[in-house]
Amino acid sequence: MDALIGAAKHIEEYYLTGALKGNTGLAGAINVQGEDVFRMDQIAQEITVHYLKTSGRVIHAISEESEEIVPMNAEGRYFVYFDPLDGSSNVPHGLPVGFMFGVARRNLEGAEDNHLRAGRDYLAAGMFVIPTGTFTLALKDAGTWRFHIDDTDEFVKPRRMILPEDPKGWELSFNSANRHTYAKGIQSWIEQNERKYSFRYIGALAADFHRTLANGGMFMYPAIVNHPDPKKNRPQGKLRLMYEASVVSFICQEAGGTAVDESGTPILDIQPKHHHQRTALYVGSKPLVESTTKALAVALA
Ligand code: AHM
Ligand code: MG
Repeated sequence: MDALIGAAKHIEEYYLTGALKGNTGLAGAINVQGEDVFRMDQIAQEITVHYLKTSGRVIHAISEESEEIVPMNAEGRYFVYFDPLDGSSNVPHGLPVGFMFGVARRNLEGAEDNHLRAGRDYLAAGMFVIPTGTFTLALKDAGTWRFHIDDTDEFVKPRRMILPEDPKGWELSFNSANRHTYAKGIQSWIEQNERKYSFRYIGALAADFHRTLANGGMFMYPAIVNHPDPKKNRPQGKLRLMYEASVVSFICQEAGGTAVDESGTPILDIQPKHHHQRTALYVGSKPLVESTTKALAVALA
């Protein structure tokens, strides 16, 4: 945890001073997901790998910014799954981005090849919203907690996060420009329900989900199945399972909420087949997540 917190603080420092140092532009490379890499993505990746390796506690890490598994320390007891700078489109504007991670414990019997863990098997998951100095951490069966950075650069005063049951303040968060590309069931769900709630979208999962967790409601990134240009469909969704969707789903579950994919399967039960696997995501207050699942099932029936 010290390594992860150290990395987050270091990334935040670079981010806050990045515009003047020319670090907020594109790096001129394309990542494993076929997306443009920003200079800040690379800096955040290098910082995180450094801290995790130095800790000596991690056997392998999986990062959005590395196609291959990153070998760390043969003696390490943990796997760390991370996205060192999520929400890259906010980088040129200095707007919020996330550093998201999940942690699982390795098996100590025989050769270790079991890094592909379902979220249910994580011990902890967390997200830093950068550069706002907030850290949300969920520990297995021990709840979700939010910390704020103080003037001595320490994350302090944890507050337990529990999704509010009263729907009055609930918010919806999704990329509304994509709505006509969603499955018909979700399109009609949106039409029937969107006027009941406020709508917020920052474009960085950690920042958007940060609000969902505090105010209740739902963040969703549905599958894209009705794009006018079928080549642009994303039936598997956009977000990555191991270091994006499972992280917020674990945090959400520990705060009393839930998360499912397009077929209604709990995100935390999905057994990854590949470390960069994608998934559709519906995460937040149970009644909203459950009603989107019903809407999808009805439309398919
Ligand atoms: P990234 O990992 O390339 O930054 O993409 C992940 C981000 C999430 O943070 C955010 O929820 C989503 O992609 C936004 O996507 P879009 O711009 O399509 O709305
Ligand atoms: Mg990402």
